[in-house]
Amino acid sequence: MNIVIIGSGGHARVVADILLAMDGMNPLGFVSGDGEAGTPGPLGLSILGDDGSLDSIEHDGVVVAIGDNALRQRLFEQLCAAGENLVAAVHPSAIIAADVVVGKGCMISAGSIVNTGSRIMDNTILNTGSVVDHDSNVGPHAHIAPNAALAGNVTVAEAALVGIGANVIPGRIIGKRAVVGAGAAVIRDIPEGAVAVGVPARVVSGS
Ligand code: JB2
Repeated sequence: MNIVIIGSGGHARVVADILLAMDGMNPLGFVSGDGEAGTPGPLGLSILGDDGSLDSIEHDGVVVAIGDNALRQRLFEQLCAAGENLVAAVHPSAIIAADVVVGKGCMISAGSIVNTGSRIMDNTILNTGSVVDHDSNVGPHAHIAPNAALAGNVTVAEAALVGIGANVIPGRIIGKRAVVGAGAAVIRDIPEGAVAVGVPARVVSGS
């Protein structure tokens, strides 16, 4: 499949590397918010143009490869509405139980583990070495940052961010658009829109 990568920053480069490692995926290059068409990019791939140029590029699918949850959600929804095929980029080294549901446009990075009974909804990022244990739900447009770990039966709601190296004990709920800071230990539910940091994690804004 010929795939256009939406975005051209650090996250897009990681997604490009994943697509290159996958069987049957052929990344064509990057559609950028700020690049000139033809500019040589990383990994031997070029900037193909801006969003307006997508229609003129022959392709089978796209991945929105932008870290910011709100921007990634907006572009994902626009591209779905335009009839684009949002494909998932899943690194071959990720370990994903056979019954796990992986939604459209997800990015599952090298070394991630997703255990049985879990659901990874559309346009979510499971970043490098993250762990989602059994029966957890990661909502659409969320981001589990590198080395963060969710125990069993955790819910991460839409567009929430679990920061690098954070841990969430079993059964907790991270609300919509909440942010869990780097290295935090979540032992209580985090409300919608809240920012929680520390060990144990305490809400510092948004509730
Ligand atoms: O409307 C847009 C648009 N707005 C910004 N359309 C398209 N096609 N692209 C858009 N962009 C692109 O998002 C910019 O052109 C740029 O290429 C990209 C943002 O790049 P940046 O390097 O700022 O962030 P990132 O999303 O690649 O990576 C962030 O998130 C990752 C998860 C960083 O924080 C990384 O360190 C992190 N690992």
